[in-house]
Amino acid sequence: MISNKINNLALIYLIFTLQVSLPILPKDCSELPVGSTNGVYIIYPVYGLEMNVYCEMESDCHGWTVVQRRLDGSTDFNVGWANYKAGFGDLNREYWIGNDNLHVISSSNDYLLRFDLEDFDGDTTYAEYSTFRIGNEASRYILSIGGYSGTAGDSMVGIYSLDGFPFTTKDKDNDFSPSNCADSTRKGAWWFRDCARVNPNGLYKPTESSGTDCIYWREWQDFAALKAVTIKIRPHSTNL
Ligand SMILES: [Ca+2]
Repeated sequence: MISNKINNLALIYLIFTLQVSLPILPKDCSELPVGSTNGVYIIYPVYGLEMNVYCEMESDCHGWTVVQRRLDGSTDFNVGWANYKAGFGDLNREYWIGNDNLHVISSSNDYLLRFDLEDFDGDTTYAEYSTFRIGNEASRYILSIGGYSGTAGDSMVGIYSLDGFPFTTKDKDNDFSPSNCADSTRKGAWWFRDCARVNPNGLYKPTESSGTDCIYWREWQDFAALKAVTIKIRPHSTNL
């Protein structure tokens, strides 16, 4: 009887010790330790998978996991399915996180999606979506999105919704256009219909210009080229 009690106490002590001594692996940037600064970190969205991402930390310690960023045209975004699947670019500058990675992360929790946009006058705006998830490659990374709020206007759902549409790259045409939006007019991959009112992966134009192949957000500035875009996610639970 006494030895059973001692064994139980030893077990409780062991569990307690393991819990306090094992490092907590962050599933995304929202789980980084308090005080973490902006930068590249390793995250572990599911057991056995680790990936490098750029984390944008808010002053309230709620980190955003960056999905995509454009700021200077240093990375070519007019690339094919395999590149978008795996991810590409420079984590400290411009990159795409990879559709397989985005599928795993967005399937592991309920995520907010946010677009931060900047024009060549330095004006900024944003669009946030309370629902965001993408399917796996077999689904052609089908997009689930909804619940807009923000200042940019709703170019992702709104009057021309991309909810429920698959991903299209210049070498994989999944859109409703007779041609291929990514290849013909937009010059960058996205969840296209015929085609879309937003083009974050379009050609980077270093000066003010306009056109269907630019990085544009039509509800904000029609087809005007934007200077910078960041697309990022964080779980709803960090709002609590
Ligand atoms: Ca097509």
